[in-house]
Amino acid sequence: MSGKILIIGAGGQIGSELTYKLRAIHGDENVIASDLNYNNVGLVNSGTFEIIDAMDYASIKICCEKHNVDTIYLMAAILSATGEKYPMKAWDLNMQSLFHVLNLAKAKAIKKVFWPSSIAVFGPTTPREDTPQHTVMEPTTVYGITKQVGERWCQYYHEKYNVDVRSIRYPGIISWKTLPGGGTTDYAVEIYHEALKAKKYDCFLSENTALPMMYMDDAIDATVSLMSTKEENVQIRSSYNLSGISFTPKQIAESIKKQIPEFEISYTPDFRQQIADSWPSSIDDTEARAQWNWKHQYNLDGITKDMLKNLSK
Ligand code: AKB
Repeated sequence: MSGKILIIGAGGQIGSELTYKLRAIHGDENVIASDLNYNNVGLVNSGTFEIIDAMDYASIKICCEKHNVDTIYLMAAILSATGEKYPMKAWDLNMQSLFHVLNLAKAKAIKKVFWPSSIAVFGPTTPREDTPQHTVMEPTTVYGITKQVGERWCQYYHEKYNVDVRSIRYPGIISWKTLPGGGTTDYAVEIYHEALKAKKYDCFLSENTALPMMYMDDAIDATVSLMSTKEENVQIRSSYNLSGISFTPKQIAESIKKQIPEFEISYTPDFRQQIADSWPSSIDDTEARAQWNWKHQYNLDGITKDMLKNLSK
């Protein structure tokens, strides 16, 4: 490796597993984890850890110089549900952090950037099923707006300043190591915790709300694969559609019942229902599959088995 990797927002749901995976691939000493606090003890103890506020350009720059960083994964963000409660905070964090990292790449202080986008870039006027890569995008959440605008800036920095920025529109991500926080798809993680703890779950989305989802292992594989593919294969510099599976709360409950027959689900939709209703139910990711050989592995029952096995340890 010529330079090291810095992960900003490493303590979060995706950031933490990405850090472990990249440390396994490149060596603990080559992957710097950073976040606002030392709460994720596993990350702090398994390699170099720096306190970084993603909104502070100087601290990101100093860290890059100190550790000879040439690649940044910017995983810090305020997600859809929290963003609706704190719109300006979401706008400030999600946009400023992206500009800081893109500007470091523009100044040639780093060589490569990964920045996650989301299915939240789509809105109620987008075709809901098999949503294509290029389509109508009129997001109605602050989070979705920041991701859509961020995608435009990524493409702009690539075209104008030759910045090697790569991005994926993540669907809802299901994982057992670190809890998600503040998203609309979080129910699909909470439900497994509650199934084991209480044998019941009151879902904040209605029973037939289908959303695109993916197991963490698949999401991490996709991220690593996109970042390691040759530059000329990366033909999309806004963000790639990425599809795993799609299911409703009712279907995930049925999958859990196969393992825990007494499990019961009830439904009390709240403000997140409106967000979910504005998002696609399934995604067409032809471009990712063709350009860098993306292929998901996990189906719903496979996810359920793995989640329940690991959470009951
Ligand atoms: C959220 O629900 O806000 C996120 C996302 C789909 O980007 N998980």
